[in-house]
Amino acid sequence: MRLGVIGLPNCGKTTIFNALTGSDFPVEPFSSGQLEVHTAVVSVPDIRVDRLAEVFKPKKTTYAAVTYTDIGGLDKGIGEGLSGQMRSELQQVDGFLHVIRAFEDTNVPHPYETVDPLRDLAIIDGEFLLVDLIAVENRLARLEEERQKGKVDNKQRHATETALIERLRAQLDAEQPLRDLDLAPDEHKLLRGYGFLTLKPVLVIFNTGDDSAVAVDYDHQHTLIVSLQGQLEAEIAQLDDPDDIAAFLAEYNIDEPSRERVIRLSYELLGIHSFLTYGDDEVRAWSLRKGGSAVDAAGTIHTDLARGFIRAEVIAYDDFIEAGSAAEVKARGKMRLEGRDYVVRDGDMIVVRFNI
Ligand SMILES: Nc1nc2c(ncn2[C@@H]2O[C@H](COP(=O)(O)OP(=O)(O)O)[C@@H](O)[C@H]2O)c(=O)[nH]1
Ligand SMILES: [Mg+2]
Repeated sequence: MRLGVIGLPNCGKTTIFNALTGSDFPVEPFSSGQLEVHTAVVSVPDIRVDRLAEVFKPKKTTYAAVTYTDIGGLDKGIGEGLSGQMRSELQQVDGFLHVIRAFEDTNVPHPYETVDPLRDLAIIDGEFLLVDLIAVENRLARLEEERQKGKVDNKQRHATETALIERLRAQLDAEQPLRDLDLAPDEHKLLRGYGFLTLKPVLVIFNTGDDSAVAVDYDHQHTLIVSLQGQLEAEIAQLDDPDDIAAFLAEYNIDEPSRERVIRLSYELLGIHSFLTYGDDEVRAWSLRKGGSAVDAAGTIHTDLARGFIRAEVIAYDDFIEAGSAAEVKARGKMRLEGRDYVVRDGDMIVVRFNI
């Protein structure tokens, strides 16, 4: 799963990308205004994986991963003239980290002179609405053309799609993002290929610098909001020595870095959670879409496990910690044998029984 870091020039995208990924890409007080993209994969911190690794002392420990892409070059007015390359960068990600400048610093110019988080939030939102509206209009025109030319193979599907896209247009005409619509799973499926920007989940990050957290009225579905001291977090991410980190946190009077919390939030934003596998070889967290079944989980590990799926042995993580070992969980009658349709819960420890 991949998240795109977006925002106006100089809001601190690259700074926050560096903070989250431990990268060290140059940050500058002047933005080039060009499309510039950096990508990095990050492990999702998970205390359950840490604890299981202590118990099993495996050869290998693997966390769930998310990929971040820092997408520079967005600005007001881009909606209508979005370049093909920028469009594909934006369409390909599964969600956005929308960075908003909330720090005052006379050394860092703001493209619109003043620091005004709500205005900036509305600028990019407005551009994305416009991009989606153009895509929707184009699709409706195409559907109408097909109908007039009698080129419709499947009347039912044509009608379903037209009705759905008209619903999207009404939403966008009302200047509301598509992620606020309640869509059924098969409607989502129908829309998957379009890459609509306002349909993607958003984590809004107010980059506050040394200033205080921002409170705003921004109420949307599939949307989370967090405040972060970008520059400070980027500096912490460059330290590896735990003593240095402790000293740094003490100096700035911070309880803990926000990095881990923000990574976890961005993971949750994507509508996925983790199940766990364990043993002497490897302790591992795997990502699964919420609502995914035991056979989906098996298929995430390997297609053979899904193909030859018999049953899943499932232990809830909390039961494992309470009992101390898999044998003790079993003795207490808390290991469950589940079939292929079992809906996996966050933190389930799973062994797949299979036969191929
Ligand atoms: N004072 C202050 N400056 C920051 C902070 N975060 C980023 N900057 C500065 O703002 C400028 C633009 O940051 P950058 O990450 O390159 O922004 P981008 O254009 O959105 O990628 C750089 O000079 C950064 O050092 C912050 O938290 N406080
Ligand atoms: Mg940048």
